[in-house]
Amino acid sequence: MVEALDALQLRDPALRPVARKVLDDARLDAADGLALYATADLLGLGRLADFANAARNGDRVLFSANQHINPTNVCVLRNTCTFCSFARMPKEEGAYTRSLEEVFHEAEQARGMPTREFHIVGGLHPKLRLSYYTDMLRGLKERHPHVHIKALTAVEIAHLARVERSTEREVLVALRDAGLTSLPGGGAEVFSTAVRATIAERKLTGEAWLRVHRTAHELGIPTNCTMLYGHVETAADRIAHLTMLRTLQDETHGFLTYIPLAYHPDHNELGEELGRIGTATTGFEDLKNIAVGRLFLDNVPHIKTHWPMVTPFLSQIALGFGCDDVEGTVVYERVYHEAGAPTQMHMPYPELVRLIRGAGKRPVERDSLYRTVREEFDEPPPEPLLRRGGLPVVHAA
Ligand code: V47
Repeated sequence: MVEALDALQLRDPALRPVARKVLDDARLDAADGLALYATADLLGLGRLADFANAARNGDRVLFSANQHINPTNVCVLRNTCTFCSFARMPKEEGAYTRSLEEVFHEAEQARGMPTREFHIVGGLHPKLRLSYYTDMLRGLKERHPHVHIKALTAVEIAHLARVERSTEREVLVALRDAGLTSLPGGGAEVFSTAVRATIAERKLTGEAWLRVHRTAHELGIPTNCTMLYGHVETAADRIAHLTMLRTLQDETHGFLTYIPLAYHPDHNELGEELGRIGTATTGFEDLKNIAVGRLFLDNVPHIKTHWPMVTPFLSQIALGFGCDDVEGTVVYERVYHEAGAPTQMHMPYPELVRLIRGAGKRPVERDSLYRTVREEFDEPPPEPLLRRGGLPVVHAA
């Protein structure tokens, strides 16, 4: 034990008692979580999280060939979710709602590609009924039977239940019957009532978010979980949020992966109010949130880095800080790019393989249920494919 502890080369003495627990595979409490957030010893924290990840996942790093689709940005919460740059009022400039044919047309990009997952999220449209989504899922399944569908956040599920005057369970059953595989983890933000009152006053409560996920898990629908960090929340809010996720996971074991989401302040009211335009979260904070997620959520199998938000460069480094799951090929991303994310929208499949290998890890393509799809890959081209900011390098012919 002493040797293993020494090998971590912790510079912050406050990390030592926490590290002892991690080496013993013991659960961290709230005080431990706060010590992790308080430390300036990022490398020590990272080594500890890397140890915890390696004990679960070895050197495997998962990724998926996916395509994001956002059917509408019209959202009844447009004026109250002050952190969001994506939503529009129905008649506002830039508002859009795709017809089903337009959604199917966009999904055609998957043909001839290795795509295995559609990731579908959007706004809370006041008029779209449940049948729009069930017809969408059925139509996509008919056209792309081998592609899994991860669709609709807990917020959208609760909204549809209200629109239909039915229950969240009934909505989930209808979606499952239409071809839904899993739920994405969005909409959780930070569960604290005080934080929600500031950044998402009318969004469903933390308890309601957890209730929708519990119901999904009971129905055999696995889900992801998230936390939006880097706005007005405190370290105590973050730990309380992670504790609630961990408690539900103890009960249901339905979460597949945890994704810390870095707040982007451009083109939204909150960013302006906080005087943060042009200043996204720092790399230090991004890596810390990955590492704390890995250490505190001891019962969630995977921790995912969302490269469109934090850049592929930071995502690659995150693979040494407890992360074993990388957002996929994406194709077209709107939520963060509206908020000023400078990254590219599409990560070509070979670049994902290369990014993971470059971090000294073993790439594994997974499906939405985290089953292995592929582990053997051709050698990717030797030249660096990515520039700072994530734009692909164009090679002269
Ligand atoms: O709930 C919105 C976040 C989420 C901003 O499950 C913002 O695999 C930063 O659900 N700055 C939606 N974040 C995205 C989402 C998601 C993303 C990646 C992977 C998965 C998954 C799910 O995006 C929202 C909110 O937390 N968001 N606006 C913003 N300005």
